[in-house]
Amino acid sequence: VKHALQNAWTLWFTKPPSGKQDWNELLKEVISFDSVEEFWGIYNNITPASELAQKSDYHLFKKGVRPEWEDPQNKHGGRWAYTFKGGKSANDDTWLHIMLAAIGETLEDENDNEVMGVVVNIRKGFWRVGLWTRTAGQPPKKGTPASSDTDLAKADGKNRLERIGKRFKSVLQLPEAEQVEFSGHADSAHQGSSRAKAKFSV
Ligand code: M7G
Repeated sequence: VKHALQNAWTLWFTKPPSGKQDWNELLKEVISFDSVEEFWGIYNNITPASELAQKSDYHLFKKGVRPEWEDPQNKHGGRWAYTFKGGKSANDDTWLHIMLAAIGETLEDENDNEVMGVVVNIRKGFWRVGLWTRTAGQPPKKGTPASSDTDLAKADGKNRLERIGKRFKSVLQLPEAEQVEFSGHADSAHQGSSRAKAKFSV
């Protein structure tokens, strides 16, 4: 018996660079699945995050979405992120809980339609986890004249993103005082770094 997931998902892996390679060359599609049983079969057979080399990433995205800022479905979006460093540590269960929340669709309400995927970055001395969203709390078009309609849409979008950020924070089991930060992909791409200044936090 297979228990169907609401969405099909694809696991991606970023290899640590060996020399000068573009980011896109290091990104590899691993496998797609659309049932609970397939998820466990894959999870039990891949290298745990804790055993990956530094500068590796796992990305679990909805099938059909590449885990890149440039993907048409990501380019207007953003990311909730939290860095586990110093005394705060993450482990394989942290990443497992994030993946289960994504595929179990518990990170957002059914009508939100924001979650594109989740990421873990394995780095020297820290792990960063991320949740990518379709929008970034902006009115849809640049250059749209300010109006109460666009202001309302913006506030509404921000509320929706904050609700998702809070759910993500609870999956991470963080103390209230810790902050999960949101930044837009356009800002990250513009600054050529994933550490763009946060737009808001929860
Ligand atoms: P990171 O791996 O998110 O964080 O980004 P890190 O600094 O802790 O390693 C590292 C670098 O990878 C960025 O500065 C970009 O050069 C590149 N990079 C990361 N992402 C997510 C993308 C992406 O979606 N598209 C492109 N073109 N480059 C990216």
